[in-house]
Amino acid sequence: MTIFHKGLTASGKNLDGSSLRILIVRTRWNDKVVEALVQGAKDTMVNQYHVAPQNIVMQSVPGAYELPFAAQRLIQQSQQRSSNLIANVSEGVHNLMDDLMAESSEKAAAEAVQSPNPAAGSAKSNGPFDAVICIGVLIKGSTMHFEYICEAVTQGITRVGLDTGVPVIFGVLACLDDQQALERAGLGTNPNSKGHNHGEDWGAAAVEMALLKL
Ligand code: DLZ
Repeated sequence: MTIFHKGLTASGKNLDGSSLRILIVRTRWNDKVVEALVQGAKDTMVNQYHVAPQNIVMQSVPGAYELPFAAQRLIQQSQQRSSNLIANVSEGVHNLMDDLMAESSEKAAAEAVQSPNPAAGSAKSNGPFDAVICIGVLIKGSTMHFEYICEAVTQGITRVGLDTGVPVIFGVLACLDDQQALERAGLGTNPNSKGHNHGEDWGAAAVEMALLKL
């Protein structure tokens, strides 16, 4: 008997993810389960929150231990690219204004300001990430490896989010056996219930956190 709703309750907000750029960093360890989780996250962002498929950027890494490093490096690269682009566009506008003023053609200057700069249109596809989802599956073995990696990944992902100011969603399952992992990716073998795909919750969390404001 269910006494309360376990799991994620909807935010109740009408969240529009159509302007968001999301990075998914996923492992190649435990690929079958990870792939299902990635698909769950993507489907939710696209179908429920209108995130444009071309604004979901994918990056794979070997294992869960690599997730925090990759997330941090790719966030920094996207921020750097975006500030370079802004600097180039503003320098271009400056130079254009100087040229126009030198010709002392006020009409031409006004027209140039109104027409969009072609370089500015590409800003979204190269813009900084609004949120990152780190997806991996750790399965306990017979050594202490599982405990060490779980600890490092959890601390690492938390730190990347706080240090960069970009929300980083913790999409890492820490499972005691294969069956637990399959069930949490909607791939369970029970004919009555294949289990809930947690990737769907991570997609929703990424959109909500990317749009977080008072
Ligand atoms: C080494 C290892 C082990 C034993 N188990 C997993 C696992 O269950 N899930 C996973 O994503 N990665 C595992 N790895 C690989 C480490 O995360 C990492 O890729 C290597 O230690 C290299 O740094």
